[in-house]
Amino acid sequence: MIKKSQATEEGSDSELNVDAIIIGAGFAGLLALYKLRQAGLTVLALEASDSIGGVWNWNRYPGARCDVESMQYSYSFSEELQQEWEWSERYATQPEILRYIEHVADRFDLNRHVRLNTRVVSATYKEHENAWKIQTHEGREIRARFCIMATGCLSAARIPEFPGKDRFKGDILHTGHWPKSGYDFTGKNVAVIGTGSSGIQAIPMIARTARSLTVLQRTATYSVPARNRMLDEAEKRAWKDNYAQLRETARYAPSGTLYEFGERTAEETSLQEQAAEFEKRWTKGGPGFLRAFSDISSSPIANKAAGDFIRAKIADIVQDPEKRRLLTPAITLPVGSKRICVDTGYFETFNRSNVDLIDIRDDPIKGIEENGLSTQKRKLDLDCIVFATGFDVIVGSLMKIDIKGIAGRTLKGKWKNGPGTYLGLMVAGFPNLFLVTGPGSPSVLTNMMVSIEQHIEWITACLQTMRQQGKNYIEPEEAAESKWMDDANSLAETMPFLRANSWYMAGPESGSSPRRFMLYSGGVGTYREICDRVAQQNYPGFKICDRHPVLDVAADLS
Ligand code: NA7
Repeated sequence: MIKKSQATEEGSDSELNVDAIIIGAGFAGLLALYKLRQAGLTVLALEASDSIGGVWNWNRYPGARCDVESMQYSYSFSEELQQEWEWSERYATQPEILRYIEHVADRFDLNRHVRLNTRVVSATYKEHENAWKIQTHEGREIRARFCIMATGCLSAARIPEFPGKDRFKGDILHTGHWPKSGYDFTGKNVAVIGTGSSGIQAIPMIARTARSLTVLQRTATYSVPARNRMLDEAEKRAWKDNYAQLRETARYAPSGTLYEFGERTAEETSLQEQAAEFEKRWTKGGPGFLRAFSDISSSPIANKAAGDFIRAKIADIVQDPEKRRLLTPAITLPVGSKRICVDTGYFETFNRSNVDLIDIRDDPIKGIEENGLSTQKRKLDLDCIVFATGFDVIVGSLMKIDIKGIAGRTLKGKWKNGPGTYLGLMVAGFPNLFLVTGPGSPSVLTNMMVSIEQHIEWITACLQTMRQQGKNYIEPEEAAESKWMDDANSLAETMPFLRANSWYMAGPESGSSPRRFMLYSGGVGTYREICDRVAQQNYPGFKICDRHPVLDVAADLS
């Protein structure tokens, strides 16, 4: 049984044995630390970086901002916190979000239980101890009854292996691994590879000071203007006066974010009214554009109408006909099949005389040389190459750790045909190991703050229930896991996601072959209800017992 005990003090020997080890000290890890400590567990969070903050610590590229409005992208667990913190802009910048995280850590005295500069290399379940043995890069071993993987969905930066990369004499940067000291592009010849959210945010900023900027694009991206601005007092007051109710509504909203949800379908709306509604939302800015009509993700006709509107806007903005053609997303790519980008002057940037664009599907990158990069048709002299090529999403950071469950079975091996979880929270064969916003949960389809809080609250309640019942072992049943993933995949078939080669799909880069959709797409509210029902019904689909069941049988026989 988990004993209620004092939290560990940094540096003390008791750290070597804790109730719960938390891997990662970003938004998820810090909340897990707070909640589990409050529940009376001894806890320790291990963080590879030299500072807390997770994705907001690593993603320091120019222009980095959240694409969820700041009043909604924050913790809701403390009324005092949400009343006292002042967001300055509609979409918070990376430095402001990091300041917020640091404030939270100080305010709730969390740093005491975070060990920085500590990379976890392996996590091994020890049957006889019913505990996880965690090994760090410096050879330290920590035992924990429970292991919480708060490793982040967008933290394993991916740099494609172009030949000759090591010979490049200039600077190579990745948006998701940006130097803390920043980088000065003034007067430099720069290439940016990748036009997802990070590339789209960084490109306009880099173009301002670089001598030349060449963007290497593989897929033209749908993007809507952010219309970022300072928040005024009345707006903040309106949120703060109603936070309790607004947060509760968001917890059951489809993606955990509150928008003005269009109730009509596009199909039942005249073309003229459709255009007026899209225009209104384009002017307002933000991803709420996709909520103009209720059928944008379910009806190909509605989806195409939204896509056509964006294509027409790009045609209005981009002056050069060839750049315009290349920047226009294909009609065959549904809007929302990849996460829609939110930009500030992205398409306008291509009207600058120092900005060029190469479509690498038509003119592939051949390799990198000492002084630049060659495509099949061109040679670029460069001082700096910025990889905005994304991450090994969701499973990437888990795959970097050698995770071994019952009988030494590796998670990598188990997931070779695609990740499987029960409820997106646990994996059969890996007892007492919880994933936060892992595969099989709504995760990156949502406002991550809402999903993180839901998972941490569920996990905390589960461990509290186990403690009350004198139980120490929890593991999902294989059958429950298979059914959950099959149901999640069937749900996805009704959505546009499967029609894009997006990072919502697990692929060979994350150890999965064939590609498989990784997420639960039934909405945050429905998902929450399912998880809550499982908890209320005393966890059907899970084996919950005193210790490893095989050992229990052995004990009964002796
Ligand atoms: P994304 O959204 O994964 O974007 C990565 C971009 O890099 C995308 O345009 C990719 O093209 C491109 N890419 C990836 N691999 C290559 C190779 N090998 N060659 C050329 N281009 C490549 O990552 P971001 O960091 O922009 O955003 C991640 C999330 O962070 C975002 O959604 C927000 O939630 C915050 P592709 O489209 O795959 O053809």
